[in-house]
Order: sequence, then structure tokens, then C-alpha cells
Amino acid sequence: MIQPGARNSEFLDLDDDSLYHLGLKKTPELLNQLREIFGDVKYVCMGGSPDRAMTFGNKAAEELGISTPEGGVQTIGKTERCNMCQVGPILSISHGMGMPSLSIFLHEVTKLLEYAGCTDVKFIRIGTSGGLGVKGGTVVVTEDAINAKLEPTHTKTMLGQDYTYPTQLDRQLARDLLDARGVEKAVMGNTMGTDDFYEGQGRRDGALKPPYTREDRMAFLHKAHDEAGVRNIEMESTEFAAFCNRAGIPAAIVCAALLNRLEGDQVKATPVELAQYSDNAQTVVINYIRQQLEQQQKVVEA
Ligand code: R2B
Ligand code: URA
Repeated sequence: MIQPGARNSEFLDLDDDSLYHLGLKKTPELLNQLREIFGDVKYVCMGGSPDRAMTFGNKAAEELGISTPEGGVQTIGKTERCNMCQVGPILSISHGMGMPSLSIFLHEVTKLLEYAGCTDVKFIRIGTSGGLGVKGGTVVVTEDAINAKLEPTHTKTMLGQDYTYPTQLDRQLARDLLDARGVEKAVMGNTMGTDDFYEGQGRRDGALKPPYTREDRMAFLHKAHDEAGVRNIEMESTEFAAFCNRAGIPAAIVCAALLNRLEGDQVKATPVELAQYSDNAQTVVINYIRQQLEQQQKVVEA
């Protein structure tokens, strides 16, 4: 599943591995079990919130007609750091907030699926975001992830040295997701990934006095919208895109906008509205997976 040039064979081919944050491990005795449980996974759907990972699992099961245990889908592994559940070909997992947390789960889930012998897996991040020029509730399908300097790259510091990776996503997958949107209001645009919710996203409502003015904030947000094609801002897209690019995993990002950042900083939507906004993004992804499964069924029947 990981493209050969990127695969860490030196480590992955060893017998034992502790997937510490998932609460799972690989040993020669457990390998068959991992293959049986996870071998058929084709879609990894990731979002920040542990609750949303389970809501998505239950919604996917209901809408795709996949049976679940009484009481709904069950978590797999430990739940201290994330919730993970499996529904047919879908692995739904939460990754917490921000790139450092996401990166941990990208590594461990990718190793898990590599051990399980999975093939042709797509990674889809289903998240929340601040919209840029789009209303709350709009779903934004990411064209390219852009960093906080409005560049389509992601830089990681390792052993004191910077390494910069491209952040393009799978264009065809993004188009297919947008085409599957059904009645949901969805747009395609670039997504700015930042290291922070407050000052990193140009907010003026944090605890500290920001070093920029109201005018600086508006000028930057308009530049991001007009010149860099940014339609939403969140905290994971560049790490997610860079990781999947390196691994050779087709990837897409589908986020609900919770507000329009050109109109303000505070998230004022009610809990009911917020749940609806998240549901909008989940629906787009489930519609896409349903279409894919129906097409595969037709091929099998033909
Ligand atoms: C969107 O929402 C979270 C912050 O509220 C963060 O994980 C993100 O990217
Ligand atoms: N998540 C973000 O990162 N930013 C927002 O404005 C809303 C949700």
C-alpha cells in the first residue's frame, strides 16, 4: 500500500511493532488476525473529533446497509487518544486537532493497513474549517492544500533540518467527491492548513493581543481568497496531503465550513447547526462511497 520508494522496509518487515496510540500491536501470532479484521479496508475516513468518528461510522453503516452490533458500531483498540471503528470497507478514525496529532495517526493507521495487506486504499479527511467567502454549512472539497504562507508545500523539521514536501491531492478523487455531493451545497477550492486556530488563522479573539491589525487580517484573508484560491482554513490539510503524497496514497479532504471568516472570527452556530454542518460533509463522502460500491457491484454482476 505504501509506494516502494517511501516504504520503511527496514522497520516494517520486522516481526514486532507496537501501534502505541491505537492500542494495537503486530506480532507473528497476531498478523493473521490483523489481516482478517482490516484486510478489506478501502477507505480510511479521518476527522478531528472522536465523537464524529463514531457518528460517521454509524451513519455510514445505516446509509450503506451494513449491519452493526446492537447499540451501534464498536470502537477498536484503545480510546484514550482516538476513536476508531470499522464499517465494511470503511475505517473511521479520529486524529485530534492539529498536524502533530494527525501525523501520529497517519503513521500508525498506514502501518496497520500495510500489515493487514490492504491494497487500493484511499484516505479521506472529513473535517471542520472556517470558510473563506463561503457560508456556514457549505462543504469545501480541497483542490490543493496550501500552507500558512499560501504555498502548496509542507515543511517538517527533522534532526535540525527542514524537509519540504508537495501538498497536491488527488484531483480525480476530489472531482468525484464533488460530483457525488447530491443536494449538499459544496464547492471546490484550496484549503489553508495552519498551526493554530487563533493567531495562526489571523483571528483577533484570542487571549493575547495580536501583533497585526484588523486591516492586516482582512488584507491577508482577501489575498488568500482572491490570489491563492483559498476557500477554507483548518489545521491539518498540509500534513495530511504531504504524508499521503509521500506514501503514494490517493487522498482527499472534505470539510464543512462552520462560519465565513470574511465576516468574523467567532463560531456562533448553534450545536444543532454545527451537527448539521458536519453531517453535510459526511453525507458527501458517504454518497461517494455508495457510488463506488454500486459501480463495483455492477462490474461483479456483468
Ligand atoms: C478544524 O477544527 C479544529 C479546530 O477547531 C481543527 O482540528 C481543525 O482543523
Ligand atoms: N476549524 C478551524 O481550524 N478554523 C475555523 O475557523 C473553524 C474550524
